[in-house]
Amino acid sequence: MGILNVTPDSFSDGGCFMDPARAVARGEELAAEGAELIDVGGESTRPGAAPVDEAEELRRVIPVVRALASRTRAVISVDTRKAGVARAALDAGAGIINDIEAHRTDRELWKAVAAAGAGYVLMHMQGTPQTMQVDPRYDDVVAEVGGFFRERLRHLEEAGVQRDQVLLDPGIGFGKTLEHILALIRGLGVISALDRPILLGVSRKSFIGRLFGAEPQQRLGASLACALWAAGLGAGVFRVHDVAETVQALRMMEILKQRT
Ligand code: 9MG
Repeated sequence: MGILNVTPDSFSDGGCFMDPARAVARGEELAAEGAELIDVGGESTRPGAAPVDEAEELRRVIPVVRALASRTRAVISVDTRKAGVARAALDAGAGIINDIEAHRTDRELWKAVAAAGAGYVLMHMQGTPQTMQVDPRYDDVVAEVGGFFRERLRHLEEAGVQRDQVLLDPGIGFGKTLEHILALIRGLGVISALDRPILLGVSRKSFIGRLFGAEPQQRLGASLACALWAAGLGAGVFRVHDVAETVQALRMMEILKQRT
């Protein structure tokens, strides 16, 4: 899953793709590099990011989704927390809604996903993007995230979203300390046991910067190491900035597995 942020303030590519033509060209490039999914987002989810109103998010996202859905073979995913944006994106050709808020209060987004029979990324987050990094706490982060998925899968089914539409994402960096993040990546096998595809988003994230003192553009090595580790524990979708390098690393691992 290649990342395409149509935002002025995302942590790694903020401001690069505000022009729709540039965004579409970047999406085509991601697909050519091997992305089977392209995740288009119009509202930054980095800690403390300013909220964006619905009209502005629609203006940023929908033309890009429409163009990419008709010009690439990749499935278009839209990273949104708003039911109105999800509905418009699905109408414009998106196939997946990436819901970092796992809709706690408003069921409208789930209804839109159910009506379209679309894919749904169920991501775990403690708090909101404004508050999530203020002292996040867990007794047992792996067990609690697993419990959250079990509970949400039940509620989703009640709202008409079937289990086989859902991908599970532990939400790396969303209300987690460095220790929580490492525990979750080490413990992904517990989430694999829920028998749904796992999506992992670690690409260039700040925990890598904290470990190695590296700027976002210098975090590829650790991003790849996490992807390979997670693939070994059953993760199947990797939300990344560096598509070509990630595809190559995963293919190499597959080749090595075939010979053993
Ligand atoms: C939008 N966004 C930023 N980071 C993410 C992650 O780790 N997972 C998902 N699903 N979306 C993310």
